[in-house]
Amino acid sequence: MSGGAIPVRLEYVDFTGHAQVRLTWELVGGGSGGSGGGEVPSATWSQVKPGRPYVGEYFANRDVSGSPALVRQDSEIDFDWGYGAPAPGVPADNFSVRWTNTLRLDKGKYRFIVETDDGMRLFLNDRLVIDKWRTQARTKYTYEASLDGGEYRLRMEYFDEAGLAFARLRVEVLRQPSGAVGNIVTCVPPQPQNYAWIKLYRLNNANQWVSLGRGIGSIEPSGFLKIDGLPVDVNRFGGAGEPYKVEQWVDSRVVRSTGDFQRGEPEFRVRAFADNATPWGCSP
Ligand SMILES: [Ca+2]
Ligand SMILES: [Ca+2]
Repeated sequence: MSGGAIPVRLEYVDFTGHAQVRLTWELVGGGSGGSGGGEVPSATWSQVKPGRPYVGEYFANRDVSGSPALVRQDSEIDFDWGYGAPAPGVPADNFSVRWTNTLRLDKGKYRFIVETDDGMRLFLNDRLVIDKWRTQARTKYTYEASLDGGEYRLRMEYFDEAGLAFARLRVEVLRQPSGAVGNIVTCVPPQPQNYAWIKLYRLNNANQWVSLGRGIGSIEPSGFLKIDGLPVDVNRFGGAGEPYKVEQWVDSRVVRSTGDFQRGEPEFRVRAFADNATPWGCSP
């Protein structure tokens, strides 16, 4: 589905005796918010937010010279000032800004995306990596680098000559799929007459639960079930394992659930290469 308002109509009739009707729907992988669901994850760029704010020095000239007219902290560089001034005491045209910060970055591949009207230059550890110090309409530039990890000094200088003023810097890291897998050990009481299964959910990038697919098989007579090969995103969640939501269904009803911390349940984490028993786990 492409999203938006989807008309739904359910028609139902009961002629005699017991009557029951139920309609549910859920997202099965993909969708807005990115990974989740049963598909094998691919490498994705995700935003890196600085641990502390930028120091922004605002100058009443267009070449970051002399004493700044204003110094303040900016949690992000993401400004659309239009035809206006960035702050009282700074003019709407012919002003400039120097932002500095120190980022603590893990080893990995990074990209620095800047978008400005007018000009800018970007320095990484005092090395000039993007140099577009010129009058221009809003334009985007990207610098990519493989970094060994550690602390990196980041400095962005920017000016507006006239008209519209816009400045944005976004830092992204390439997250590789880990390939790590884990399992869940669980059980249901023997259900000689009823149909029982387990449903699993992962968090997508918007922190919404996304079903891993349909129910994971039926339960053998002992009630024991071990579900192998579950993806564990150690890039995102670290060694503590990936949060999962586990539901036990019997006869079309959820009879037990764990891991839905957004609704007050304790977290249930699937650690890679380890047995992860649900609170109602049992032995084979
Ligand atoms: Ca302006
Ligand atoms: Ca401009």
